[in-house]
Amino acid sequence: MITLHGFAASNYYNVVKHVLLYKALPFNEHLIYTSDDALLTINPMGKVPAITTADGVNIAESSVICDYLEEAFPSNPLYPNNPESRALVRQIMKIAELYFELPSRRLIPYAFTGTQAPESLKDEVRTLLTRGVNALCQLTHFSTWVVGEQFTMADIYLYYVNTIVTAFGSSQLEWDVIADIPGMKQWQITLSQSPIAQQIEADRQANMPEFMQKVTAQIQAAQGQ
Ligand SMILES: N[C@@H](CCC(=O)N[C@@H](CS)C(=O)NCC(=O)O)C(=O)O
Repeated sequence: MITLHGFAASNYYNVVKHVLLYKALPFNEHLIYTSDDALLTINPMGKVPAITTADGVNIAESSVICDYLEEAFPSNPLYPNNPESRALVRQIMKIAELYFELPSRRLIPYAFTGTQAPESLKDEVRTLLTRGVNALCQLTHFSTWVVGEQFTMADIYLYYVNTIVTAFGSSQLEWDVIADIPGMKQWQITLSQSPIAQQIEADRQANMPEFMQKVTAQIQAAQGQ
């Protein structure tokens, strides 16, 4: 059976968990935080998520795990058959990661410490998010799903990326980023009502207090308290 390593407050972890649940694959969850050195033996980058396959092989990086799960377990497909459409799904996932997720993440330390990000950083983040918004306006359809009628990996990936954009990008920049992409808000609501997304959200909320304790301990250690 597959083991999913990480913690439910992580949006990257939840991407992989959503794929596993969507494909109805049996899996164990191994709760482990990034502060635990044992994680390095599973993922040399020390990041979450990682999986261990039924054959005992460790795989990390959320998009790589998504591709592995699709190749190893093709039923309930999450990529279109056509190579060009598959490339579009991957292009949207890549843009979501590089221009939505990663810039928004740069604001997390300020949100967690209750401090104001410098204006220069906010400007950099705003510039990158604007490029992401412009690209996603051109590439997405939201009819019903991101690329059309088929529910794909892009739906799962973008949905959990947006939790970071909303929680940190939008709040620190006072900009409702996802409202600037036609159809995205309604799609986000539709997907949030799916039983899988609801289960993942309940697990995320249950994990939040413990996760925040870890974050606080890390901040205090960094401040030498
Ligand atoms: N590129 C990685 C990013 C994963 C990632 O950054 N996960 C966070 C938790 S949400 C983490 O492990 N952070 C700890 C760190 O960056 O050292 C992926 O797609 O899996």
